[in-house]
Amino acid sequence: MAIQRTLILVKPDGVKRQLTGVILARIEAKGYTIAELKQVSATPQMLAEHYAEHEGKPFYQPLVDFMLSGPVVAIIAEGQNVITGFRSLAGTTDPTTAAPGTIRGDLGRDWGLKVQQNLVHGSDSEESAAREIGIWFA
Ligand code: DAT
Ligand code: MG
Repeated sequence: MAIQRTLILVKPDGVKRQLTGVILARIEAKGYTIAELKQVSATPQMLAEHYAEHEGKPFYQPLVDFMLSGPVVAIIAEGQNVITGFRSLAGTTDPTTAAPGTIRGDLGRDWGLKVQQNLVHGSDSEESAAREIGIWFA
């Protein structure tokens, strides 16, 4: 497959816990290139677009509120198969059961925290990546 770009977010829990550097190091160690990087405070409008697919689900509003609770670090990473590759590096959604060796599995906390506090977001398809890059790097 061709070289891809994906949108990665270090979520507010990752920024607050000062894990941005560790997460960036894992992305780079895997061989992906950091093409763009910035810290940003999301707006409700950006999050409504970003999480449109989840609107109406029970976790939607807590997720949006959490994403508004502090700055995030938005990253465009580039590399061979980076969309699937970063999601593999991130681990499954729930840090409690995410595999050891993954960002969520190694660094995610599960003591009394909610699933949305899972440190990172990564685009799940080429279509999502293009759409999400447009939101965060307009
Ligand atoms: P992912 O971030 O692994 O792509 P997703 O797109 O299904 O997961 O959901 C977006 C975020 O919403 C996810 O990172 C955490 C939160 N979330 C998903 N399912 C949830 C659930 N059942 N309860 C609480 N939060 C949930
Ligand atoms: Mg998702």
